This record gives sequence, C-alpha cells and structure tokens, in this order.
Amino acid sequence: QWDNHWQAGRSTIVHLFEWKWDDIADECERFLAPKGYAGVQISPPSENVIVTDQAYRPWWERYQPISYNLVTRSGNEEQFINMVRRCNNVGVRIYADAVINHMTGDRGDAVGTGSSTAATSSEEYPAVPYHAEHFHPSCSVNNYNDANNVRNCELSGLKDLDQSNSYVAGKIIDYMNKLISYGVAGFRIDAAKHMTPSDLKVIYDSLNDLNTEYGFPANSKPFIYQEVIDLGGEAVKSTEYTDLGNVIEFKYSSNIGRVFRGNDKLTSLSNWGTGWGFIDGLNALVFVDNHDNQRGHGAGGAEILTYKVPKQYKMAIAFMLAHPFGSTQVMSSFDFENSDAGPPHDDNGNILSPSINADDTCGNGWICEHRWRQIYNMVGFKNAVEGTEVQEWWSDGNQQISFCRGNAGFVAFTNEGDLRNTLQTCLPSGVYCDVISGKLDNGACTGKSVTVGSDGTAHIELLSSEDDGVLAIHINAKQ
Ligand code: AAO
Repeated sequence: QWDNHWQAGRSTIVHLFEWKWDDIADECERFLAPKGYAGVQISPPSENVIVTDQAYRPWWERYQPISYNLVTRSGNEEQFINMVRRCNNVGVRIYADAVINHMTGDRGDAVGTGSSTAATSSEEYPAVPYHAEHFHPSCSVNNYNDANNVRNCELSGLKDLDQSNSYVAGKIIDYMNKLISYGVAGFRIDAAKHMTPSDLKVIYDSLNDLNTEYGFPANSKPFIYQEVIDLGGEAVKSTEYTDLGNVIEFKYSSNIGRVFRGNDKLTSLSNWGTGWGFIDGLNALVFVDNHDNQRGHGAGGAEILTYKVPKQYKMAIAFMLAHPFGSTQVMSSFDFENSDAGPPHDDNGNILSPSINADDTCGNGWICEHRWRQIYNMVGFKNAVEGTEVQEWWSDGNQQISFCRGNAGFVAFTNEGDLRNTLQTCLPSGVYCDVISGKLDNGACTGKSVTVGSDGTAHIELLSSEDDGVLAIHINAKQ
C-alpha cells in the first residue's frame, strides 16, 4: 500500500482534473509517456449527482456520489476500461479518486450522471443500494477538536456513510476491487480524515492485488494515498493513517507556497522534509497545489501558489521535483475565476476536450500546467537524478540557493536579486543545456548553456529580470 508502482525511469503523478477518459488515454500516449510522467490521478469515476441549482454545473458535483456505477461527465465504463488499458500499455499508471466517506448532500429527489435516482433526504440510494440504516445519524462536522465529530458527522452536509457497518464496507470494497480488476494502480482516498482508521484498515485489507494482466507483478498491493488535512492543532493527526498507506502532506503545500511567495527565505529550505515537521517522505504524497486549495477550498488559504502566479509557481514546482522528498504530484487545471465553476463545457454541459497548441500548451480553457516546459522538463530532471541525494547545498544566506543531486543534476534558484556566481555542479565536465530556459532539441539547446569545468564548477548566471527564477542542468541534457 506504500509502493506507488512507478515504472523505472518515470516519476510524478499528474492530476488531470475533470479530464475525459478518452482525452486521458490520448494524453498518456502522446505526451505523458514520452515526457516521463509515471501516472495520472483521475477525477472520481463513480456516478455523481447532477447539480441543477447553480448557473453552471460545479466541479464539486463529482464529490457527491449517487452510485458506484462508472458513468460521469468524464465518460462511461467502456471508456474507463479503455483508458486504463491504453495508459498502462505505455507505462502510465492510473490512480482513482475514491469518494467513499459519504454520498450526496441533501438534494431532495436527485438524478445522477448515469440516470440513477436517489431520495437523498431519506438517504435512499437504490442504485447501490444504500438505505438510511447505512448512514451515521445526522449532525454537522463543526468541531475539528473532536475526532468523533469529524468522523461520525456530515462534512459539508454530505450524507455520512458508516464504514463500521459490514454491508457498507462490502459495497465500498466491491467498488474498489472493480477498479482494480480494470487495471488501476491505486487510490486517492477522499476525506480519509473523516473516516476511522480501523474501519479503513478493514477495507484496505480486503482489496485484491493489482491485476497482473496490466503488467503489475504478482502480489502487488494498490497504492493508497489518503487525504488527511493536518496543519497541526486539531484532534485528527495524519500519523494515525501512516500505518495504513501514504498520506497527503498538506504542510508541504502551504509551506512551499509561503517560501516561494517570498514570505520566508529560500535558504530556510536547507532542511526541507521532516525538519519542517512533515511526516516521513516514504509515507508522504506531496504537491504545490491541489484542486481544492488552488481555489480556496480545503486548507492553506492565501499561502498556496497556483498557475495564476506563474513565476513563483514554476519555481516551487522545480524545487519539489529537484528535491527527493515524497511521492510528487503535479496539478493540471482548467482556468477558473469563480471557485465553484466547473470545467470548460458546451451548452449541454458536456466537458470540452483540451486543444493542443504547436508549442505543446493547451487551449479551450485548459491550463495544462503539466505541459509547461519548465514543469515537464523538471520531471525529466527528477528521472535523471533518481536514487541520488542532495549534495553541495549552497546559499547566499537569503533568497538564492543551489544544490546537486549526486553527480547527475544541478539546480539553482533566485527569488531576489541577480545570481552571478561560480558554483559546484557535481557534474562531469562538458556543456549542458538549461532545461528551464529551453530544451535540448536534436542536440541543440534552445535556452541557456552552462559550461562545467573539470573540477565540476560552472559560472552560473540567473537574473531577476529573466522569465524564470530557476536554472537546471542534468546528465541527460548534455550537449
Ligand atoms: C458542496 C458545497 C457545500 C455544500 C455541499 C453539500 O460547496 O456548500 O454544503 O456541497 O451539498 C468538494 C468541495 C465542497 C463541496 C463538496 C461536495 O470542496 O465545497 O461541497 O465537494 O460537492 C475539509 C475536509 C476535506 C475536504 C475539504 C474541502 O477535511 O476532506 O474540506 N476535501 C475533500 C475533497 C473536496 C471535496 C470533499 C472532500 C468532499 O478534496 O474536493 O469537497 O468529498 C479545516 C480542516 C480541513 C477542512 C477545511 C475546510 O482546515 O482542517 O480538514 O477540509 O477546514 O473545511 C486553516 C487551518 C486548516 C483549516 C482551514 C480552513 O488553514 O489551518 O486546518 O483554515 O478552516
């Protein structure tokens, strides 16, 4: 449950938030595999309620399941199966967002994306089926100092399933095992904080091994990463869940945002990791932002960096991918102005596909951060330096840092002032292409080149006027 099943030479999960299954399959083949991405987190595949009382269908309707049928705005069961097969065929793993804490909010007589109906006010979900006896009595999550309140009441008014009930656990296990049979590599466990660890253990222990037909070795357990928001000071601790699988370390997201927004010094990153109060890196799934905190949901508030602050955002992502801590995840967004607005869609509410521009970026309202050169090239950096440690940490004592990853890669940052210095890169002598300002194209560098001498040092120049505040070179980008 801790093995993320990334293939050798691959790393990082990209969250293709609200993407359609057919588009994800195309993306695995045409972009993710060639660029070295290891996997995709998909939006919840379970049938959700259709929200009809808003000006548009919000993204968050997908966090209100009405059944475990695989029919959503992203596609149907056949398209799901096809996506997982095609992505696995090119070595890209699929991780499903499992919404198993609750069903819908109180939405009267409701209809789902696969035409299932529910009498939500009386907790009747015939397409599972769940009845009122399968839910906790109604009360609101309103006291994060009380673990019972957090776990046994309703998060945002969402009908709270009782996972200690063996029938409920059985339905959840059947749903997750169906996804495993179709070739998924693991699960994000939504709202894990709102479920009791011992109940989750029963569910996880009943999951099948990964399906060997999709290239997983025999006896492989699904990768589990649990959404437990723990910034400190509350009753529920992330460490209650680390014995069960990985946990999303939200302190990572808020702290990296604070530092790269300039509210702390880059030099303070020298002990990044458990030195910052994070859980152990082997247990942690980390990101700069996710689909909640990029829009003010969840936790982290104004500290969180997003695509809307591109220079600092790319620096924070570059640092995350240059540093060995945690299983890394990259957010891929659609453009939004309103925190409720759903993905780009046509007049009938059908999700639009991203268009792909000549320079690899997306259009049609999709941001596709994972297609930004500075981001996918840092996935390449991470893959090139796999298995090495941070060495030769240098800082100016303030807002400039650099470090090596073994003898395989070197990265430098400035968040204030011009960096002009001769620094140790730890690389064999030669000319390297900076994969941030450009890329190696048929042996020619489209950006800055760095000449490393026989003693491993190089003159590094990174000016505050440049588009990006980071420079990165590695052994696979030698000219
Ligand atoms: C929607 C509507 C609601 C409506 C409901 C039912 O927006 O108005 O009541 O339907 O009809 C998503 C959306 C919700 C949406 C829901 C269902 O975000 O707006 O509700 O779908 O459609 C908590 C949970 C965490 C959760 C997060 C959003 O602990 O699990 O809230 N995230 C997941 C998903 C998310 C999804 C759900 C769960 C539900 O990622 O997309 O919701 O499936 C504190 C706590 C956190 C807590 C936050 C926010 O955070 O620690 O645990 O997250 O509050 O309530 C400082 C503190 C920090 C604190 C924060 C905010 O930063 O340090 O700890 O302040 O107070």
